[in-house]
Amino acid sequence: MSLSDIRTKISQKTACLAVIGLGYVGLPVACEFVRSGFSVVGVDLNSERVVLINQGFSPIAGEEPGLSELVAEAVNSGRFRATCDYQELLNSDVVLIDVETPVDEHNIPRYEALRSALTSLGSILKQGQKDVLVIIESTIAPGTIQKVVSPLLADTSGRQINQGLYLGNCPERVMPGKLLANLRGLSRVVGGMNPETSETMAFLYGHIVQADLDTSDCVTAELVKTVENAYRDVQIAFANEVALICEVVGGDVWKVRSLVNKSPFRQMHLPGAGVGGHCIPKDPWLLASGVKGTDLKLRLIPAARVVNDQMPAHMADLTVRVLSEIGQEISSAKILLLGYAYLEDTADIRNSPSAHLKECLSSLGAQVIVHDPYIHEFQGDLLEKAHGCSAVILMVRHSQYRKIELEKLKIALKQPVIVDGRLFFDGVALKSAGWIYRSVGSAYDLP
Ligand code: SAJ
Repeated sequence: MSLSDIRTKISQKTACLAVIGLGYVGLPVACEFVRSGFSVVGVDLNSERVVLINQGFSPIAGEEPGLSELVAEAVNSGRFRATCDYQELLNSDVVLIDVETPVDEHNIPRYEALRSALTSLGSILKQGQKDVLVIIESTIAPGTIQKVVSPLLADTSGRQINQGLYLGNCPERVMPGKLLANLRGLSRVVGGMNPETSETMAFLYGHIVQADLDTSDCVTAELVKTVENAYRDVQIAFANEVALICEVVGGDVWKVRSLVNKSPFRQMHLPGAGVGGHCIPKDPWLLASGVKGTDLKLRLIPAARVVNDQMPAHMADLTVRVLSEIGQEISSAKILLLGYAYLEDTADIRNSPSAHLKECLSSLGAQVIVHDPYIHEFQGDLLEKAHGCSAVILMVRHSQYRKIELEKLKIALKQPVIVDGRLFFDGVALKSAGWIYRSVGSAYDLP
């Protein structure tokens, strides 16, 4: 068999697809291919997750429009099953790999999950004779296909790349809360180890993606995904540094930003209480690791990470300052954090800025109370949680916080202090209603 045979089977929808890693990317991808008519086997090491999926339920937390129905439909079609057993991949024609690719506390990529998946897959491919197309969807550093994936897969499978074993990288562009919309509607870079592989990949993805599929090589695909997120991180860091400048020189970063953005070709991002999530804090380090060990020493991309990572601590500083002005020591204060998820209206707490802020405040002796309507551990009556608190810090723009009854909140609090990390509240209205209001990026003593 050859790539053209795989293309024929794709066109007939008789190609056996497999997805390794049934998380927030792999599961929707698997189900989308089922919906388009393919049979898919999903592999995941988490047996509880496998059982739940085979019962037709989605294990993905948070509000994901359409996902629960899609998983149920895929399982009920009889063309999708989840398993922990790699042996069930023996008959696969195409294998997508969607495992985590985190960085550690030293910002070094940790490819254990990727290596494990490749090794397990390789041992299965060694048993079989079918040509197979393997596509890495996980976000990986530039050069990873060449230096890690290709040699490991060739070694464990006993096969040669481009001779019966075809390899590519097609990074995803999904976002919690918009998994299916992004999967279907956003363009993707399709990087193959040779042009025919790229074309075959594009032909496959054309069954689930209604947007451009830009064929290219693997390094380009690796670069585009890590660069687009490093770009966003640098842009956010710029906005955050301007916020810090405004606090010192007597400006209001929100007003400055809106006026700057009236200038052509300016799109200043939103300053705020920090940058969390599974992508933005990680991908710049994946990009940077692509030049590790070379003479190129990066300055801007690492510096942007430092700026963004210190914003939660800055929120703590703002809170300490406003409390000390009213004679309240932080060490004896009770503080309410509104929002623990990294992003509004999601339950995703990965790299949560609130977690960092909670540590900062606790290390200063404060008692920290957390409320988040999406995180089970932090749900509950907001006004009850506010009782006796000396300050409220708004960390996440959850829609539910629009309904806060501010007068009742003020009565519940020991002191009417709000520190706003996302320009969520109307500071002028709050101040006229007797609140002590501080916003990140606004001059400390703005009226
Ligand atoms: N944030 C700011 N200022 C901004 C934008 C975001 O402080 O101007 C903060 C958010 O509060 C959050 C963090 O940054 O804590 C990340 O927010 P995000 O909007 O970038 O959301 P993510 O992390 O889910 O980003 C993903 C990325 N998608 C992929 O990696 C596939 C990113 O490239 C997308 O731009 C983003 O989704 C999106 O908007 O779709």
